[in-house]
Amino acid sequence: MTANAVDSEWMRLALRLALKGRPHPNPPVGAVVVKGDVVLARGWHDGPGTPHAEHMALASCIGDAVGATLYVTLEPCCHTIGRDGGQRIPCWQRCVDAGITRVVIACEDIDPRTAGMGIQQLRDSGIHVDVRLLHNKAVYQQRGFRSIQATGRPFVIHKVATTLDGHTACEGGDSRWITSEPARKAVHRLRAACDAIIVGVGTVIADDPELTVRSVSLPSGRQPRGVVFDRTLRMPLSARIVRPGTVIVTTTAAPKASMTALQDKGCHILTLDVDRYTVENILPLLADLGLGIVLLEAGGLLTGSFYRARCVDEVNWFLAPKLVGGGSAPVGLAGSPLATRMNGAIELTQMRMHRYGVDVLITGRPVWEGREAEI
Ligand code: AOF
Ligand code: ZN
Repeated sequence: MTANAVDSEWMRLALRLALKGRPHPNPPVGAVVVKGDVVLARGWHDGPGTPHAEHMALASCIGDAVGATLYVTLEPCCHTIGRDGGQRIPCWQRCVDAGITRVVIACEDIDPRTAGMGIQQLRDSGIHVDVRLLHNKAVYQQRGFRSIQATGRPFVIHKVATTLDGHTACEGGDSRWITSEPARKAVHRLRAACDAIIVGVGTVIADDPELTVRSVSLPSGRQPRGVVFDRTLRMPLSARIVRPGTVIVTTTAAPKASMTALQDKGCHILTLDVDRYTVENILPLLADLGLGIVLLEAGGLLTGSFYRARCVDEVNWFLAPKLVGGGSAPVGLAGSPLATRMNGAIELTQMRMHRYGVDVLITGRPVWEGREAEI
């Protein structure tokens, strides 16, 4: 392997380690300490109040890190006071103290407390620093953190599966199954990368979905949380999603007895005043709960609200080679139009296509004026 290929291998390992955490609103970060071709330590960050990846790795080094290289997916931090209020040594300093002589970084931090200064401190201390190895992969992995830093809300992925003629169910409501087994497995992999899955209460009443990751690996070992938008609290207590950790978003006007019953089952109730119940107001509350990447698997009406609020960052549209017809059969995107003229339509960039069995997945990024899709 060339020197560059070796570096890429270690950085890939660091990127895989980063996935072990569920750290939002903090970034997922992985770190590997290597000397020669021996891994001395591995680390990752698990969220506010827990050690940063570099600290975790350097605390567990087998042997001496003097002269070793640190591969880390984010620029080592520069700040001394963390989100938990605790005072600690910034990661760049920890690297210097440990005798690390080279640091390879996938991407710069955008937190203003560090942004570029961690790299500068390392260089000023005589450490050789290489930046931007597998940069795009790291930036994409940190999309939840970056979205929260830039906009205060989570990164939203919209997923939908329709027949080729655009329906999410037949006229009578039957929707099992639109796509084939390989595509449904791809959905589970997508879910595994998310902190939460959002649906509306209508979907819960119609389908009673479990909203869990099944039959694929879950690197963090933690299931995404279910989030149900339920303005008037119609949630049936017997629904499968009514379990500890599920978040139910409702209004202060919802019946108190229903709130209490759901809380008794371990659900977390978020309430907003009736006139504040909008996608724009709700999403930052989800970020506060540590939900950085959310998967919108809702019906057409709620999905339409997300688009009208310009709160969708990535689209994953599965198309099955089936036709069901029927003018009133449900569609993926409903409610008031997003555009009344074709030249006002929402356009997608970074389009990609994948095949899963007989089905096709089209992914893309909506272009919102004034918001750069840098992530
Ligand atoms: C690193 N290594 O593993 C992570 C970093 O509240 P705190 O102290 O945990 O700080 C969170 C900030 O630290 C976050 O906004 C980002 O700038 C940086 N995250 N830095 O050197 C890590 N997770
Ligand atoms: Zn740090």
